Amino acid sequence: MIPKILQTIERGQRFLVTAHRSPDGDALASTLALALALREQGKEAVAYNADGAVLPFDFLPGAESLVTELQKTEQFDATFVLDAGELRRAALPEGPDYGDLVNIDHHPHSEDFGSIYWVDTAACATGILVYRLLKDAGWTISQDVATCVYTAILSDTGSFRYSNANPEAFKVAGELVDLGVNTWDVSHNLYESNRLPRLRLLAEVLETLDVADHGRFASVTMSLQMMEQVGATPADTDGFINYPRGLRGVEVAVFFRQVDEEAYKVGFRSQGNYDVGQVARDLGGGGHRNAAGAIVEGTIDTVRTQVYDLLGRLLAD
Ligand SMILES: [Mn+2]
Repeated sequence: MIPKILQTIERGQRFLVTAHRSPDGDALASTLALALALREQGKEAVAYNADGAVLPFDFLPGAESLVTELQKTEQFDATFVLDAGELRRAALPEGPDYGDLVNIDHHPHSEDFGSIYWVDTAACATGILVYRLLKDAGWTISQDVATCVYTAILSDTGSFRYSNANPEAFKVAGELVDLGVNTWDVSHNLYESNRLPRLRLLAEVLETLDVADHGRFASVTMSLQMMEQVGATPADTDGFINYPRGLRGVEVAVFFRQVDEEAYKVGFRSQGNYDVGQVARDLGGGGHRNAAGAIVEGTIDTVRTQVYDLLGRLLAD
């Protein structure tokens, strides 16, 4: 796939680079890494995300160039959709001429869209795929691009703690440090720059901790009211699921996050062999074996019952 992608880049001049909305570190950093690299090659690259450079990723090189809207009359020779899982998650507005669609992803079950489909589920992050592409192209990798790729890897591997932190993740991280990445600066920006509303919200959310199934299952819940009370935004909840997940003995952790009067975004994390990706798909969502999510309609009581039933069956297997 890489030669085909490089051909597309060579033939074109103006590109759109995007990822899924509500971007995580991998989505945003991959977008910026590829957009910056294209610009360094003299190409025009528009970096787009409907939700913008959400905190704490606003420190990334190129973040200031990210746009949240596209003109109807825009034309691109090709559009790179990164880390999206499904095309609709990129939230591309109607109107622009997007040219060839290039799907670059590492999600299992990534939707088969685009004239070029490059999905490698062995990659720890989409940022790694972007890095492979740039290396194969023989382009010089700048410190800015390296910083973005490093952030993508750090984010998606949970700072090299998750099982996807494979030898390639460590090897590439080493190469990126050689290219001048300031690792302390990235870590500080990612993990030690909390906004006060986030910590206040965390305190509220931890109060809801519910442990069941002899300690093998734990959940936390957030209501819209809690968020409003402390002046937090949905982005402030990123990583909250790691608290129930980090409880000793827990196999499956869930975060119920209210997104509407009667709708909850349900995030799942599991340890080992429990496939929460399947649970999420049963609920109309998607994700990986150990990290997945879905939006479920209903009150907190009906949503909880539905989710607990499915998880009860999963944990009984
Ligand atoms: Mn990713």
